Amino acid sequence: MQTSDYQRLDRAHHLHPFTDFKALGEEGSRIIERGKGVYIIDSEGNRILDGMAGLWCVNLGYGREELVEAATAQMRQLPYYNNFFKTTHPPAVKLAETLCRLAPPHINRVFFTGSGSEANDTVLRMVRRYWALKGQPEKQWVIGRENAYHGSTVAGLSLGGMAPMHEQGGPLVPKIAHVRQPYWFGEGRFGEGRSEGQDPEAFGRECAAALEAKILELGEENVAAFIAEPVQGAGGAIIPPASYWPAVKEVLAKYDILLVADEVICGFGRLGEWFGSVHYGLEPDLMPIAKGLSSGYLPIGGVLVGDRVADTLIEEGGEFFHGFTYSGHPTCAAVAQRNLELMEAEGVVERVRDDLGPYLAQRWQALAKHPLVGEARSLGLIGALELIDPANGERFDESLAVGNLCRDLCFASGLVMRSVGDTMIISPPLVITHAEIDGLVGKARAALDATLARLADTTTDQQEETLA
Ligand code: PXG
Repeated sequence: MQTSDYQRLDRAHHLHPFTDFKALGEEGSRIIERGKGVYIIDSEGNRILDGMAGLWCVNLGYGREELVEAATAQMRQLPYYNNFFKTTHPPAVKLAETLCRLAPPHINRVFFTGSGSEANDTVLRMVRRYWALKGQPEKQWVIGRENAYHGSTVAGLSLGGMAPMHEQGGPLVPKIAHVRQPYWFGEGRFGEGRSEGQDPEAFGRECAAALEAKILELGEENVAAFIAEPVQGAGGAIIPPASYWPAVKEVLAKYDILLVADEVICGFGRLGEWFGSVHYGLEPDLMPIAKGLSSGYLPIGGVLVGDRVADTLIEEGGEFFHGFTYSGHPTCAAVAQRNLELMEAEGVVERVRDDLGPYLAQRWQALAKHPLVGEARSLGLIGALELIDPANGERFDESLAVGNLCRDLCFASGLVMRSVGDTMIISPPLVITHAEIDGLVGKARAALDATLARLADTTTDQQEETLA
């Protein structure tokens, strides 16, 4: 089959996630056929540096034979069995033990799911069940954040704060509220009618104060939990000001509200610790996980459950009517187990913290001087560039879709870098080398240059049109 054959069949039969079906049908999709290390190879033979590790998940990179072997061996032994009805199997038990060893000390239990979205559905049921068991059944409200992503199931969608998603397929799950995000560049620096030109640390405290105000508005006796990503991923690699998390922790403690740290992206080394919560000194009651847990080789997720909630569910809960056919799937669990063993043996997390993260930060900062870039930020192996109009230092008009233009030029030059509006983001495999980071930054710079040149052409065309 040729590229055009795949594209024809794809157009005819395949509805892609988060995609304008009609527009893609007209354009034709790019066919990715192979992967090795930090590179993917498309059906035309183009080798592309995968600056997004798939979708924030291929942490050990492509082509790891050890993971293939772990899957093959487990499929021969026992491809599937469930964890319902008082049964389990060695891969699920071993993985549960490994995860709880790697997690902070107050976390000693895991509930397995098939994905991050299912993990957040589980979270919603667990926090409401917890408070019901504690004799406070009115504690049902969960507070999330605007522009957060917690998945695409109905609970994930409702907990998340993506306005365009909320506009489709409602009504949403009741008793979920959202507060502002700690996105200084977007909402502190540029204001958007809020707090223009504010100092980042004051802005971080103001966002925590907004959480407190929401709790008081809903009534503290009605609020079950606060859910947040340590660093927002899909929302645009939003790294909160240093003042934010300590202030949020204080607020939650003051009103006895559970903290859910969504570790689906930040977990498993992305921020240079096993969990993003460790980087920020959080002690979450619940941590949904997925993605990097298996380096994306097979779908698996879960919720790491702190002692406070787990002890109550165990001691007082009776049967918890919740679970998925593939909760703790043996083949997925075996691959996740091997993935974590390899990460430990190779010191991947420490290397991100001590070497790769600082190296990327230094190289990435050099891009801050580019005329199109208003801010370059990174933490561990997550990074973002905020694009601005060099003419006035302001955001571009949305209709120009400058971020998408830059993303397309990146792809053409052999780099996957995502755009979220006019924020360019990267999250490469954690096994990337210094030389490959140099390559990534070089290609990103070339794409910025090309974007600038394209914008200049467009402006000249417009001026000529006006003159004519
Ligand atoms: N929580 C977070 C923080 C996520 O990033 C999910 C939950 C849901 O996980 P599943 O496995 O159900 O997809 C995610 C997923 C993007 C993008 O465009 C991000 C995700 C998924 C798809 C696209 O950045 N994150």
